Amino acid sequence: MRRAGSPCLRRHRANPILTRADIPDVPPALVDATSVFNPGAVEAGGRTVLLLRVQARSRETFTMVAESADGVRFAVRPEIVELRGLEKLRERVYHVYDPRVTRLEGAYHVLFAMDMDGACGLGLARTEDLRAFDFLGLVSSDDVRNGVLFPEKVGGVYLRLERPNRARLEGGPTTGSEIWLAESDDLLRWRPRGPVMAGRFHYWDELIGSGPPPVKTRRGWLHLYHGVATHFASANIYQAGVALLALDDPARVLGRSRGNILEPREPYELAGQVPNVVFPSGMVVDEVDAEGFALPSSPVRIYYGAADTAVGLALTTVGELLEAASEPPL
Ligand code: BMA
Repeated sequence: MRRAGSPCLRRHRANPILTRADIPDVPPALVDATSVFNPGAVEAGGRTVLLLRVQARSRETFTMVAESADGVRFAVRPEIVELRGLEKLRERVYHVYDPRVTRLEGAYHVLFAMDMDGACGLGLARTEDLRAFDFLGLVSSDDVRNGVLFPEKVGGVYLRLERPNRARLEGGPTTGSEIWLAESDDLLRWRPRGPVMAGRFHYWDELIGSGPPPVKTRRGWLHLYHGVATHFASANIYQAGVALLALDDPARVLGRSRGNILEPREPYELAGQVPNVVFPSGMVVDEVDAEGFALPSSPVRIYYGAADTAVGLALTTVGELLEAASEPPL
């Protein structure tokens, strides 16, 4: 039995599993990459595929694809992902980043954050082979980030979690303290349904945003998220936590970890472009039953950005995450 507050995520001994040294040059845009972090993750044909956020010295952000047979040692394809059709968007897009990947109705769907003039939006891309990506459109109207799609319709509609940006970090980007549920009939036009969870002022998760797409278990949707403690004078601290959302109505929170389940402690999490950051963005569950429910005994791999500089891997099981999400409330 795991004690409340005891660690349920274990760092892989090969951490950080990806650093700038693993990023091949793609001249002229990308030479001697600066950083690689916040990857989306998915299992495809027995291999783990990561969609990496890679930054160049120009501070342009690119998406690159990495593949692995064992989920630990990745080879990065020497090409920059092109989102076909993005050029048709009328808004100017500066950066496309933090891809979250969901397998939905036989294809991979990717929600990205897009920095545009004055706001951050969500972009949606679709791919069948994780090589050719079609940009389907800007799928948000407000300033919003951290969009994650559910892997199936719930109650006849598509669902996503998203984080409206209604606050600004001192001198920094817009951010927010609430995660919302939104619904859609066609994946393109979305209606907000209402708030799901809010930041807990004074504690570890004052500002929050979704991590990887939710994972279906018999007890509810497992929802990893990041929380930011903003009350330290020196730096904001990004940590990971877990919540459990009701299967038939994911706006209903059944439980939530009392403390964080991963916090910056290792040198590669404490120091880098943005110090003190662990940012979970990809989650791979190995064992699901015939109806697609993750088994409690299943190993889980969580891929996360470390200090906006490298990629880390943490291991756990579905059962341990469920237990962490049932801790007494804070
Ligand atoms: C958030 C996002 C993430 C980033 C994190 C820490 O607001 O921009 O992409 O990893 O800040 O800098």
